[in-house]
Amino acid sequence: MSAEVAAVPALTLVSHALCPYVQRVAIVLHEKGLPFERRTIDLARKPDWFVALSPLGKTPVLQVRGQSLFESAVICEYLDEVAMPTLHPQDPLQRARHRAWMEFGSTVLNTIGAFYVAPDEAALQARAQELRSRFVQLEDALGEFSGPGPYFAGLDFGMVDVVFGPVFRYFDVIDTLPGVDDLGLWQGLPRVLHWRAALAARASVQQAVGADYAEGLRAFLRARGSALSRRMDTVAA
Ligand SMILES: N[C@@H](CCC(=O)N[C@@H](CS)C(=O)NCC(=O)O)C(=O)O
Repeated sequence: MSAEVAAVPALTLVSHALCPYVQRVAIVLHEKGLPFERRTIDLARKPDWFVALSPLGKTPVLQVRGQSLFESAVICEYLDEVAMPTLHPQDPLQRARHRAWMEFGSTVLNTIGAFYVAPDEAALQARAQELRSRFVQLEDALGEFSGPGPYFAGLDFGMVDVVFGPVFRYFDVIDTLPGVDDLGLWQGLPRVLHWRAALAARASVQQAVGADYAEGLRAFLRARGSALSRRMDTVAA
């Protein structure tokens, strides 16, 4: 650990219980053994102190020595610069390629959001196909980067893994919802499934959310008023 971070008395992660971007930062902090406090807020009722800290009104915010950092990728890169072990490749070209796949992970998060708010069954099916195409692209990328795995770039857990732990966690709940199995999201994608399992088993990924995450996500999805919510209502009724 560098002297800079060792001197930091406290890191505070301003969080929302379900936010995948918050999870990225929690994972990096855990991987680096940096103690931190969480301050969890309700994004539906943003407190004034939070709006004052977060220029875009979004979680995560990491408070470091009285200064606030926002944007998860920026926070993760900062932590990678100041604390070991490094989660990026040393080679600048490879590092840039990993950053590109981190950005790809943010696009997948947007597609997941579009999936769970899809207003009708046709839109739900279309969004499911988009998700599947992204997973097929990942299967190909793993063929290039991962070798025998288990992580994105092989044996070492890195920043692309940090991003995809929270992506795959959504499906621990979504895969159990009515009819999702029939969408065939994961069919014929052995490398992706292997990677997903390795990330789910990683301690830093597991501790990034609270014990009530799955229940909270189910309630959140059910309250969207979407095609997926209606499927959940039908089964619960
Ligand atoms: N690009 C941002 C995205 C963060 C983000 O979208 N956070 C969501 C919660 S997961 C949020 O705070 N939404 C509240 C809002 O947009 O008003 C990052 O990587 O930190």
